[in-house]
Amino acid sequence: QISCPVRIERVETMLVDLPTIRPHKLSMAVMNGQTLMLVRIRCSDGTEGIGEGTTIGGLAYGAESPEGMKLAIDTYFAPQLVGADANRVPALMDRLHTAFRDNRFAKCAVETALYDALGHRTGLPVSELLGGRLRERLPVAWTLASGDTGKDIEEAQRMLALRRHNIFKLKIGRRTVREDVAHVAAIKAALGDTASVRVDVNMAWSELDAHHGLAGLVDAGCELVEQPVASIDALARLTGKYPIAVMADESLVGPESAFAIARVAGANVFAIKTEQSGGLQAAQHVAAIGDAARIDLYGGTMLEGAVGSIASAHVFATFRELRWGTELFGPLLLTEEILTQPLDYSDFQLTVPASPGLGIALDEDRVRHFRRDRPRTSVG
Ligand code: MUC
Ligand code: MG
Repeated sequence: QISCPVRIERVETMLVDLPTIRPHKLSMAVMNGQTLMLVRIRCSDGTEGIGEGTTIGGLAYGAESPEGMKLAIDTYFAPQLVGADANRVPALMDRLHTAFRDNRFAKCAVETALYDALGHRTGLPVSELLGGRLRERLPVAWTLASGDTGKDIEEAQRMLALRRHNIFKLKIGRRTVREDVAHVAAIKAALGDTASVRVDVNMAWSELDAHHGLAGLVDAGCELVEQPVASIDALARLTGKYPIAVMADESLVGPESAFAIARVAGANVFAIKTEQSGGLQAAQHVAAIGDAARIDLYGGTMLEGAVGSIASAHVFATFRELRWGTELFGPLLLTEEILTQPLDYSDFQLTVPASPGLGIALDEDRVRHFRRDRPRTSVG
């Protein structure tokens, strides 16, 4: 007996604008809010899935924006998807990869929605569909990026007292190297051994800056530096030179780049971002290359909201090792909850849901309220 395949019936996208709890200052942008591009895929058996595409500071971080993703999905991806067999997620993604170049974040949002729907159809969590989870909880770092040393120390102490985070990533690279190193040293001195202190330079340093910076960071008690410089060759020249882990982020944009970094020993750690890798399976392929090269793994974030963060949690739960934990704190940076049941952040960790699909449900009223294109009632 041939079973009738489940067809994709509808692909819907929306932009959801949410404020951040405080200005978030990175070397390339200051964020006061976040725009989530949500995609909802409805299938002929009544199942549906949701996915998220999110960037940092609009187009400040990379070549995709929430508005651009919406356009790519509505105009180009949706016609390729509607009517296709919803069960064949890798085949559908292959179709999109063949038809359309790049657009990694938009593709990731669609892949997430397809796996969420497949999970609802089969009763399995996305992590099991991706080969099987190896852990139920993930350590979660918090990013200190208020731009003010005193405020950052207070914020970190609050997180420690709440038992929400004991790993802190400091955003640096906007000020001089000397000022940045002093900022890191003051925070580490205030927190002591109760906390792990790491930094993300977001490529802001020249190679020479980085030599000064890494030496200073070692003395400050910082244990990891993320993407201090832009080029892979310069990363390779820094890796192993100082007793501090060098982590690749912006240079890691999918399996081919992972291979290129591994080939030149350009990092001690991979910050794997699901969207930046090109999707859930692509992120797993990046992890496999890291594993093969004995490069440690870390679960990164594009500051996604709840949907994108939990999609990444399912992916990271399948990684063989996750020595440096994750930074899936994105939903906690937003003032508004968009799920019916908030994610479980407790005891310094995030729980990976065990229910079907992503294991989350959108609060439709709240999503409608924060939609950029929400229907407005005109007052006459
Ligand atoms: C990045 O570059 O890692 C992660 C945390 C944060 O505050 O920004 C992101 C992006
Ligand atoms: Mg980074």
